[in-house]
Amino acid sequence: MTVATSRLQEVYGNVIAALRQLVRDQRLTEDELHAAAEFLNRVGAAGEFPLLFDITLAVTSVDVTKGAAGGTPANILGPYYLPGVPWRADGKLYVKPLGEGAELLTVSGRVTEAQDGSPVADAELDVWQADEHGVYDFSDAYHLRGKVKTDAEGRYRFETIVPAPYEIPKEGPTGELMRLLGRHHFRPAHIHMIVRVGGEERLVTQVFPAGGAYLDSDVAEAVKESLVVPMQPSAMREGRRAYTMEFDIALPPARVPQAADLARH
Ligand code: MBD
Ligand code: FE
Repeated sequence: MTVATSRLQEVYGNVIAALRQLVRDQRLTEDELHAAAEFLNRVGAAGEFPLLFDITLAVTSVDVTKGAAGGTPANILGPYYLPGVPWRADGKLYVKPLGEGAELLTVSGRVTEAQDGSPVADAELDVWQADEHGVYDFSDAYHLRGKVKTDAEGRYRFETIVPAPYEIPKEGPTGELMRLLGRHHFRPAHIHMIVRVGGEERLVTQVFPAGGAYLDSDVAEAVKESLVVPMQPSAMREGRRAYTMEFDIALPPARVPQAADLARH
């Protein structure tokens, strides 16, 4: 992403003004600034700035840029989205052998326009999640990742496994910071999705199985009540416990280009 010079100048000026105010308010010493700089160098060396920004600032950005859109609340993309995942014609997101403890989960629902409740046919759901140990797959199998489409009534369905809570890396500087703060390192279990219609991104969100651990203390502070959805037990399948989850999605209106946007081009 490129940033226009005017936007950079404005944001830079405000960042420095806000940080100077913090230095005043906290009466930060040079020693403390140097300690912070040393910490941030370690964050960068470990490649953890995306993670640190995602767990500290991203939810605020989502709330302020997308919070008023209406419909199903948006949520953060997070650091583990991969583009170019395959379509899952059979709806199955699991393509590697499942661990012994993995439990099956069928997620289904309807995609509608928030404005008038009309069903959205041919919407594309791009889904990704961690496995039963909280691990995301980054192989070219795209295990527990995939795209499914809504039918003519706006219905979708995919077959996956129950995700476990995700633990951010504990060995790195971000993990160390959480430890020093007396905080745990977990996100509650969640399933990410991007909904696109006609190639246009309409919603980025996450759904959280109800009753799981850390819903009240997400390290990324990104739990929203209407995104917490109960799982219903269903008959065992493939020798495993199985659940269903109904998650209806109301899309915020497509963004209409404003005169100001057009003027920029
Ligand atoms: C995740 O899986 C995630 O969704 C976010 C927001 C941050 C770290 C890990
Ligand atoms: Fe995640």
